[in-house]
Amino acid sequence: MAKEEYGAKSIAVLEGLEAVRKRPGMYIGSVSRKGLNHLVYEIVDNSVDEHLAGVCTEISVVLERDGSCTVTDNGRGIPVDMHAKGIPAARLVFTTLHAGGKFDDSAYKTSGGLHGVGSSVVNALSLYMDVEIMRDGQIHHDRYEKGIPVLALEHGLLPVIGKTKAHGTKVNFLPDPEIFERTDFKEDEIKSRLHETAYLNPNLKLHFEDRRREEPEIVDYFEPDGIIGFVKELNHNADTVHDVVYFKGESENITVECAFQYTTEFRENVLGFCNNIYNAEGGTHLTGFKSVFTQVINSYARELGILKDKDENFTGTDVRNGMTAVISIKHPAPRFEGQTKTKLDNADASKATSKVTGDEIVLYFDRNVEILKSVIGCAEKSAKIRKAEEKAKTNLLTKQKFSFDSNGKLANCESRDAQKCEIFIVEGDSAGGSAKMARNREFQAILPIRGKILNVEKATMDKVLANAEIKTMIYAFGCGFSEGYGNDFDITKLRYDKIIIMADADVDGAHISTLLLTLFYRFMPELIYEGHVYIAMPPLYKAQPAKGEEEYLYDDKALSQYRKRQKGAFTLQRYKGLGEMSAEQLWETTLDPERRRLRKVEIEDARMASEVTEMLMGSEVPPRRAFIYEHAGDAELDV
Ligand code: TTJ
Repeated sequence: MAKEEYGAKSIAVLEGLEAVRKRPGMYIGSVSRKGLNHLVYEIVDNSVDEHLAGVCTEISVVLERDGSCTVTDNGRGIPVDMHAKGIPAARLVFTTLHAGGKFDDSAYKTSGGLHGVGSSVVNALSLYMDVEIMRDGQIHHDRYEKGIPVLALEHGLLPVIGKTKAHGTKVNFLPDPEIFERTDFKEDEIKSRLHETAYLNPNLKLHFEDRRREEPEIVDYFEPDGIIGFVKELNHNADTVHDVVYFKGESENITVECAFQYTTEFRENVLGFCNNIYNAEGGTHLTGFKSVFTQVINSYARELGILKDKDENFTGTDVRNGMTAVISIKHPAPRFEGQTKTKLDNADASKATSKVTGDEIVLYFDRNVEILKSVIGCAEKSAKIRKAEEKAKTNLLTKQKFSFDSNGKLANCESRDAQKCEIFIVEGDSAGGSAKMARNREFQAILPIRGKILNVEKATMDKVLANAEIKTMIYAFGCGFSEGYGNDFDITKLRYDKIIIMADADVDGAHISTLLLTLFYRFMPELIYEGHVYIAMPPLYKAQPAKGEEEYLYDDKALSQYRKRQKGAFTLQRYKGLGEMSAEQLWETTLDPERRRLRKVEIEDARMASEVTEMLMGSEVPPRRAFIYEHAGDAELDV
């Protein structure tokens, strides 16, 4: 790159790239595998924008053998003409933080992501990035290394490397291993995200290819039924009460689309999207939808005489129990708030969803009274259960006030600095005993739990709350709990930065972990969303060579590597349970922050979360076990 082409601008660009490389977490959330996958989404979102502009019908994502990723679309191709600064527009897109104006006029710019950054951030965090733009009959090429352009411009323009009749943009990038903990993309999440994108964009074809394996995996996503198909899929294992109801409308320059269907399940699953991006923390579009839906159901219930004058209204949770819904809006200027910046904040989004829902749902219910009656039936059932549970809750939480310190089981830590504190939930009294001896009592608390705690899906709320282990946990964490009925959960009161599940690496251990995760996911989901829940990974083996140091091996792969490495004889001890380890061994392998292995439990994507709930809540055990191993296993490694 010749200096005069860049001039003063280059200084700003380089400073920008430097800032991104210095603090990548600020731009992509983290440098774990989750952050790594975000690179793909950032690039794909640009192509989805092009689809939203009505000029792109296909997007392809290929995970290449060499670890890079290629995203291709058949849009117009990024403009390549010279920009005011003397640099081709496309190069500015990839080197300027926040894309700088070019996309600003686009009504549906993706400012909906977790961090809303863009292609220049991906570029800065890639060892290299190759861009090919097909437009005006030519293929234009540009290349960057760690974000810096490496090709000389030709008369101020990008080099042309061929002719073509096609149009579109192709980007190939290799994440920088200096930045990321791991550079192997997590294919399941990418597929899930692409599938989600297909549901939200019924005219868009998405192609996925994983060429990293012997036999490449190829999946095509195309969902012409849109969010109706999405709701059907979310409910595919449940008993449904009626066909999916769908409506769409516009208000305040905002397009609102909703699909919902009731099931006989005891849960609510209402997902919000803004400009195709999942809003894990919900927001104004959901509050608008929910409040009008509650009002409408209550007034119909009175009109039909199901609610009498003396009866109180159904609550929102009564009305939504059993509901699966997708609310997808298109907003010209979305704003986000919340811990993870995934909560839609625009007041007009609430107004628009209320207006469209109010108009459309009444039209629908007037013509489909049977469906209306079945929805009200669900609300009646829920209200009954709620009343019983409210009674139980008052009895348990106020009348028999209970102190976890005096109950003798929790060995709390000395520090009250939540940032530093950890709580280990340990299966079994003997392992619990060792853990109490082994721990660093300054910042590590131990809570032993006996046997199998209640399966929260099967149990009703009063039983869950009556369970001693669950009560102890709720009190120990300090945040209360939530289950729709009165949200008492307050994450700012959390007493421990890390909640670490420590169970044996066997079937029973997996079951315990599953039950605990189900409990957290259902009653304290913020703990998971905000990354406080971990699974301890105790070693599976101890290898003791005839000569030399003993070594702990954490999985079978480590064992086979050890076998290759270890020339001489060695004895191998297989740990069947945590109880077999001495306190010292437990400290060395599982508790010591310097040496242990933890895996963070992460649930990011709506579909994933929903699948996980279904899996966790369902009655079959095998898929649940798979969840523990897969999700805990894929989650980021926190050594
Ligand atoms: C912008 O407005 C004029 C016509 O082209 C529009 C545009 O930039 N389209 C566009 C960008 N299509 N595809 C992209 C794109 C694709 C990938 C894979 C990556 C990036 C950063 C942008």
